[in-house]
Amino acid sequence: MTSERARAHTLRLILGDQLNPLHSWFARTDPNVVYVLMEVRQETDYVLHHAQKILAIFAAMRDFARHLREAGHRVRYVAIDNASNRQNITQNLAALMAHYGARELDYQQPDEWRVSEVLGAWSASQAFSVREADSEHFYTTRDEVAKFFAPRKNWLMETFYRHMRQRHGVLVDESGAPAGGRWNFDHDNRKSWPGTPPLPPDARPEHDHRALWETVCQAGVRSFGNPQADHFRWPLNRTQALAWLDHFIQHTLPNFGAYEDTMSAGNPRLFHSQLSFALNTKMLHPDELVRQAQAAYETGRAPLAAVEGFIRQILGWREYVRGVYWAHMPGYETRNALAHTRPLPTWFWTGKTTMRCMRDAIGNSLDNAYAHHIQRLMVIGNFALLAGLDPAEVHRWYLGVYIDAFEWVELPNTVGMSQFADGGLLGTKPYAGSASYIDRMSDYCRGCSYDRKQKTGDRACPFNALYWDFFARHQPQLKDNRRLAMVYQRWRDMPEDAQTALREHAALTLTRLDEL
Ligand code: FAD
Ligand code: DLZ
Ligand code: SF4
Repeated sequence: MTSERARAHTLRLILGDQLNPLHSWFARTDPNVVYVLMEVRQETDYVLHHAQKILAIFAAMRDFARHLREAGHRVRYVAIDNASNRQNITQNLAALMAHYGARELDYQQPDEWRVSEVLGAWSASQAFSVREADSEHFYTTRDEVAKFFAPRKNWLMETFYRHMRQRHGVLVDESGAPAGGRWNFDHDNRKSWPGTPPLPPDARPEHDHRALWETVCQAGVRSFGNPQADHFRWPLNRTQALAWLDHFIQHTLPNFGAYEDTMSAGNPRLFHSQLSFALNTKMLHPDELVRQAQAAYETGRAPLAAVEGFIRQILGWREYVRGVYWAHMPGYETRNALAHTRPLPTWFWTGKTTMRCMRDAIGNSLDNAYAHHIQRLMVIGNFALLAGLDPAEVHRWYLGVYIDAFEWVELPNTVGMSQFADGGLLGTKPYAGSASYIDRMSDYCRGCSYDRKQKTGDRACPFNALYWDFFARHQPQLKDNRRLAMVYQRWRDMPEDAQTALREHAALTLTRLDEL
């Protein structure tokens, strides 16, 4: 029997990526409402996760529960090692509804199709009333991007982004014209980084989470990557996230644009914000980042090219990929337009490869649960694309490894943008590059055992032959793409014996991916 003291009229579920203390739910306290957070194997195990991602989510959920209690709310926290934990969201909810004698369940709209389906289907068969609340996080609703593109021919991010700038009055004048007379400053944003300006200090908080890590391990949760439990660096609540945002705007944003696309061995952060975890768990609202960046430009603290570049990622790309996700789920996760089927080489899990670019980018990912956009796209993703790795396996790796990986944002970026597995919905051409691209954008090649200039032979950079082989083998599908006209012209201009040598070397490389 439920004692009177334990009774509650309403339970409200808070998922691990819904840690927004400013949500309207929390505007007032109500003794009839119990907030429920749960650490469950259903969520730790749907993909093999990086240790830091599990730690960060659990630690942030625990911190959020503490914060709610301190603010006077009733909270039921189901820890991973609680004896009554059924390790499943709906089974725990059913037990808790009965325990509290509750008659209403509220949950915030989940961001992943998988969780949304589970909660929706289960709710429909319950006797009590279930309500879905807005998460109050995004600029757009789930279907808004699809509606925007419905009358248009192509899903061009740029068109949507300009619309968002005007609609939200960001970097536009009263007539809707863009600040500085241009919508896009990408051309000014392609510098390489020779070691100066100096990198800003890593002012993210440090936490000691050895005890929590011990609990996670004892509960039998499997993971990979370095837990760094003794000096864990991710912001775990809104206060820490705001401090990190402030630090970014002051010290890093001015250089964000110029060095946005560059890569440097041993320097995983460069001038990137590392705000994605705080954003995706909803500790911060995207509009806070956009307005603070805009204010930095308006007060002369950051150049327009940097501010525009940063805002484009958040107001543009982030909302756009979410719209792509909801427009194409379910089914997007199994797209494989190029029919790629190779398994991931073993060094995706160890970082032990001779290719310096891959060693660095995968090494960062395993050490820090982080790699910046160009490492994700033009090194790791590029290699996976050229080598014809199975996009579903690539997707699962990305979904597990990054601290900020939640399917609504990871899947379109991986399957669409990086693997071209959606056949070109999200990108107008595959993001494929040979060693010359990586050399231009980084300092990797100079210290690599492979030779960036050689195309065949033992020391030839594997990217080179794989690049040409990729375009040769996908000619039927890609040759009419106007953005690839130059690539195919170069291929056709190549003597036949050179083409054959490249394809033979690529074929050999593909048989020994694990040894690269
Ligand atoms: P910054 O470079 O400082 O950018 C600022 C913010 O802009 C980011 O925090 C992020 O919120 C947003 N942003 C930038 N690019 C994108 C983009 N393409 N799509 C959506 N938002 C963007 N981002 C995730 O948040 N989660 C993922 O799981 C994820 N997976 C990716 C997988 C691949 C293959 C690729 C190519 C990109 C992926 N991205 C993902 C996008 C991007 O790489 C990360 O958002 C970024 O690296 C996070 O680091 P940051 O906060 O330092 O970003
Ligand atoms: C990523 C993650 C992990 C590892 N663990 C949990 C968890 O134990 N409990 C929880 O509520 N959420 C977790 N999450 C985040 C969820 O996977 C995320 O909330 C859903 O995927 C919805 O986007
Ligand atoms: Fe990477 Fe090739 Fe450059 Fe080596 S030579 S760092 S493998 S692109």
